Amino acid sequence: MSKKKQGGSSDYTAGQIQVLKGLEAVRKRPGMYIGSTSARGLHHLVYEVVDNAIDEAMAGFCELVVVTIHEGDSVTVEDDGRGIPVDIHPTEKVPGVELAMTTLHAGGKFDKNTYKVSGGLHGVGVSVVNALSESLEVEVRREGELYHQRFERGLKTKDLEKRGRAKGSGTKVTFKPDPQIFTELVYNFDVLSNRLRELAFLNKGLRIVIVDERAEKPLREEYQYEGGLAEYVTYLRGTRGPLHDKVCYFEASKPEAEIELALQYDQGFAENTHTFVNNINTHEGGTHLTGFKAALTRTINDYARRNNLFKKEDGLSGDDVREGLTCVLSVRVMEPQFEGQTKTKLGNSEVRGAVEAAVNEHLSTFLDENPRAAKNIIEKSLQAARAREAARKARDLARKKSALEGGVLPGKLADCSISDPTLCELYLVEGDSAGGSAKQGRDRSYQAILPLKGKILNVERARIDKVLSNDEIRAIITAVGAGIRDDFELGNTRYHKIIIMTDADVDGAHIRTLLLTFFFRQMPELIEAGMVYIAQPPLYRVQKGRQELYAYSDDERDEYIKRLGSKDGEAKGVNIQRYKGLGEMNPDQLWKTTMDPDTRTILQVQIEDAAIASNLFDRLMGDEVEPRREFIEKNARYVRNLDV
Ligand code: 28G
Repeated sequence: MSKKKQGGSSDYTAGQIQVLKGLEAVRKRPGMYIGSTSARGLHHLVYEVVDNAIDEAMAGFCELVVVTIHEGDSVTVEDDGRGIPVDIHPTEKVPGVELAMTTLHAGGKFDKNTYKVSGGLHGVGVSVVNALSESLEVEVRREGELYHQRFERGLKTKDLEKRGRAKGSGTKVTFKPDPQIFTELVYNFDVLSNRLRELAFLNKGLRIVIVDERAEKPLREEYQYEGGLAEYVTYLRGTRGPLHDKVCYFEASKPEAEIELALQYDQGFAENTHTFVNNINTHEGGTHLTGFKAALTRTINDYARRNNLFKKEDGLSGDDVREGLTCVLSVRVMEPQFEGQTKTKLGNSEVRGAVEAAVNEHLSTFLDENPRAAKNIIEKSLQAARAREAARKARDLARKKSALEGGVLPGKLADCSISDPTLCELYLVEGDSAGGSAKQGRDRSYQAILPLKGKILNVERARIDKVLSNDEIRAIITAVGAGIRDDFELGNTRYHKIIIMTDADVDGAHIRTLLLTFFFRQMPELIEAGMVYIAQPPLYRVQKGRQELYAYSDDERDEYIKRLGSKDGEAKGVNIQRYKGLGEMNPDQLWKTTMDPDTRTILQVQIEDAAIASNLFDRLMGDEVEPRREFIEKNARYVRNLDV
């Protein structure tokens, strides 16, 4: 469009045409702007609006963000920032707030003074939310006035109007996602609250409140962390005993990036490192992570050598110094380059050196100032090095016996007959009796069954040598056939669908979480490739005469009861069977409801879900049984909703 002004009325028309074109593009290809139109995209709408409030907080003008999920799943986001400007834009001739709501990429993109996110799915702007909402209302409080404007599917239904006086300043946006666009319209409180908690940790001091008005008893949670990432690390460490009391924490400002880091070692064996760029979780890592790892390895080795904590031949690898580490690294970068399959890998090469230098400096200071912590960390790392060496020897031996790769398949595996992995499915089934039904019910040409007995080992709490000595785990590894960890070869997997099939009860949720943790830790590539799934067995069988229906939720059950009972006006003669476990289904029922590709629902596991499952799990799992049960009960709902 020409920059030259052409006079009032034609300007207005041109602007409106621009708006229409922009909105049309968003509504035509919503996936391009918010990733998907399923649950994930639905939740993205909230993140997009919240991002704007966070920007205002990062600019130093906002202290509180309130997110409210209303009855009917509309959402309000409110902040106490300066309020989006309402004055008429000099060339576009409409109020700033209207421009923000209707123009793609309005503001931010060329504003080099703020850490706007230009890659990935964030930062597409609130106009995208507007375009994908059946209705959206914005309220701005500024200079004592209250302003209001309403939109439907991105188009204003009214001009901006004053609605009286107001105290303070801020912005409030209420939107209702458009059912014409989204296939899923129900918000998941846990998903939103997890993200908001994460944002509160990442933005030190910012108060974030989430309210869910849908329940009979409204839920309300509030997050505010004056300690920022240091508190995040304590939270993530959970019940694992610390190796040193003080969390190592620093903030550094470099021309290439602003860097914030917290770390603490514990008595566990897993590594829990989380990295963020401009508040986005960089699941795939990138240059900031590379810089951090290099600095961690170097600084700890240097310190040990300087302080005579090594024997001559000692040396610590990166893996050694990361055992039992909980760490959060957050960087802010002006123009982040996001790469990788899920666009969550930082590509900016200049960030590597900046992070490396900052970590070298601050971590060596921390070790110098906390010699007891340093000594514990180095002792622990040396133990890790020794265990790793022992495990390597054991693994070499095992490999010679070809126990883990190729060759002998586990005895319990009922394999399929065809050998093309792209067509083959492996069901991991809880218990021998369900395993038996699955074996009889399956299509043996392409479906393989591996029954798992009891609880598998929690790999978060065991060293690699112990993990490999566990029978159930060895059976899974050999059945999949692609090795583990660094030796994992995606091209060698014997099945392209690995389907976890457990009972729909607390124990089932526990086993599912253990399996997810296992895949997340030992074969993350398998999850990244989208090959891990969760089966959805029905919860009820509703039957009357020759009619039978399978219900996957309580609501569905009630609907079927009504449907079958409707002829007599009541539920007379309707039988309801609640499936307490897979074992209660006969082979034919199991096939029809859970295994037949034409009728089953299987949920694809996303890497974030596996990470969260594994994390939450490890964080909250003490050795006592009761808190564990409570945890699983509380989180089973989350783990089930894996599409988000
Ligand atoms: C509640 C839902 C989400 C927001 C503000 C505040 C300002 C703003 C937002 O300005 C245009 C472009 C760059 C300055 C900025 C107010 C400066 C002065 C703002 C929000 C103008 C956007 N006064 N608060 N946008 N900028 N909160 N919350 O969206 O140059 S968006």
